[in-house]
Amino acid sequence: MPEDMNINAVRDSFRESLAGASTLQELDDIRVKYTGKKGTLTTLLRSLGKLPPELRKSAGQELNTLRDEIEQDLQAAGRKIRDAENERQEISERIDVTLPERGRKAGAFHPVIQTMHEIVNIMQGLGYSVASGPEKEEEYYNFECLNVPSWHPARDMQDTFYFADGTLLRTHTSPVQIRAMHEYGAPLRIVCPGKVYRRDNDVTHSPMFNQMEGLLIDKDVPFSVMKGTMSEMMNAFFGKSLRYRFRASYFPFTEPSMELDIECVECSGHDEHCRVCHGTGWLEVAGMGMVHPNVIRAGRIDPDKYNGFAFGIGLDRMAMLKYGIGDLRLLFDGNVSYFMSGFEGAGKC
Ligand code: 2NM
Repeated sequence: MPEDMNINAVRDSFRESLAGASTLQELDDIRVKYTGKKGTLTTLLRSLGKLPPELRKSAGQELNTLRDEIEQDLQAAGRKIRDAENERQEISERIDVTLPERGRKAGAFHPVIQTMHEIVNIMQGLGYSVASGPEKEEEYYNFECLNVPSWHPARDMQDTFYFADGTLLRTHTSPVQIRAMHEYGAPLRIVCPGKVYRRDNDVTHSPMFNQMEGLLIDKDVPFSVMKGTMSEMMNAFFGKSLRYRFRASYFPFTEPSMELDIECVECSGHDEHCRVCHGTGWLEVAGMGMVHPNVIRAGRIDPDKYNGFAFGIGLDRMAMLKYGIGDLRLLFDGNVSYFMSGFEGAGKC
């Protein structure tokens, strides 16, 4: 082996570079450096011709052996790097099925639905059943049967959503009570919770809101039963004995008619700047009255044999009062965070 060929030195330097290589790119650089077109080994092979003929054969054999060796070593090193890379990836993507789950937040009822359940429970305790009916109603059930004459402003296009065929979105749940009278007759004790619709849309009114009406029909029902039922319902709902007052009012479907005020559940009348009662100390929470004979007759019950009372309450307002929600619009907002956090701060939003 001639000195200037120095094959062992080439092998040593190759092995040293290979030992320091850790990426496929580095391996490729080494391949180019030794066996590429201008690589060390290629240059040596080209210069074989300059050797004296008696040395050419053995030098050629040694160079070829080294080239094979380099190629095999590079392949082996490449495999090792790829295997290590695959293993790293597999480990990073491995799923530990024994880990505990991260946990999920439980869902919650919408406060209006929660309120509806609470009041339904109270009324079921007083022997009432729940009735429901269509939201798309006939004018006959929504107005005619309820002693609301055709000239009444509530029947105006301005106040009620009408469909082209003359049907409408019910403006109260009273039509359900007419249907229930037809279906079950007297005596009757029902509550009708549900969505109702009116052409109203501002800070304190939504075109869709939730109402619960109640109806009791029996023989010789006294006015006092209505007052007792309403005040007990409010006490049970707010969880305390409230002061209350009944004011004379007017509804076409009841006579006489009343409205119920309860003491302010926020300030009990002690805060002249109260954001809930605005310093009046009173909250208007329900309308009611003794059912008009015309309405009982429209329900196909004889008003000479039976009488009764009916009431209506706004579930959205009840939910806001009980849970301290200051803005009606929060009830119809898709953001559930107010409710998931137990309403804290919701009243101030
Ligand atoms: C109210 C106020 C007064 C009411 C009347 C009836 C029916 F269908 F039985 F006649 N249901 N609800 C009624 C009476 C509703 O809401 C403020």
